[in-house]
Amino acid sequence: MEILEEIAAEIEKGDPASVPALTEKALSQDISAQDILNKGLVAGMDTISERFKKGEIFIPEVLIAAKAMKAGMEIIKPLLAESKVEAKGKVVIGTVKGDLHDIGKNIVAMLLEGSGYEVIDLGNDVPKEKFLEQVEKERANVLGMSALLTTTMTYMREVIESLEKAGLKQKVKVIIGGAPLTYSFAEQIKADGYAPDAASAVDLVKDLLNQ
Ligand code: B1M
Repeated sequence: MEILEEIAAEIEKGDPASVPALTEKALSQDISAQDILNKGLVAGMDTISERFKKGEIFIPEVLIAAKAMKAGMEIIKPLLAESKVEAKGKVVIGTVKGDLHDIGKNIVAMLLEGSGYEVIDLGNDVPKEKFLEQVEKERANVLGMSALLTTTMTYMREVIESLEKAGLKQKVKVIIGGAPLTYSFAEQIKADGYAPDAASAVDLVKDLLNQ
């Protein structure tokens, strides 16, 4: 089995002990951190998502797989970040209030870092006050919000309205993402952009900052 497939398979099995070793092995075979991320770690997690959707596995299995994925991410994170020369811009990112899903958001943050942006990650369950405070304090170029629940995605509208009220909306580009979101939802809530996946999020940030 090819090493990247092996990484994906170990994530599916949920083995946090073997994933770091395989990740190291892939790096020693000169496979790029980006490929390990997309074709190994994310690929494994994608399968887990599909199986969870079909009801073949349950939350504990998903959490174990996420832990295995995180163990691999720890190893490649510095390498993705290393490739940056000088920060191209500052991105404040977080998962909105009431929402604990952070796997996708973490991948977006890592890819942005890997592409040379400074990323201030506020974590999950982030209230609008915290987003505003950090956008202002950090003079962020981009605010990225993630949501995985149909019940929490609507909170993004509140954050954007608060930015408008505080006079910050013109100063920062707002991008959103997460499985239940769409381009039209982004338009409705007056976000500057929507990205369906982490790689498109990087392209979107580049476009919005004209890079
Ligand atoms: Co939850 N969960 N979950 N869950 N969970 C979903 C989202 C769900 C679709 C599962 C299902 O029912 N089929 C469903 C939502 C239904 C809905 O709203 N319509 C759901 C539910 C219901 C729940 C709970 C309510 C379950 C319960 O307790 N009864 C609960 C809510 C907790 C809360 O948040 N308050 C819950 C809990 C959990 C866990 C804690 C067990 C765990 C999260 C662990 C963690 O994140 N640390 C979890 C997980 C893992 C999932 C699924 C299985 C996988 C999500 C994931 O990580 N995908 C998910 C089912 C699914 O999506 N198929 C599900 C992999 C990740 C790489 O993809 O996050 O989509 P994703 O990110 C992508 C893109 O969307 C995009 O780029 C990423 C990489 O390409 N993207 C962005 C994401 N953010 C972006 C931001 C951007 C740009 C792009 O710009 C800023």
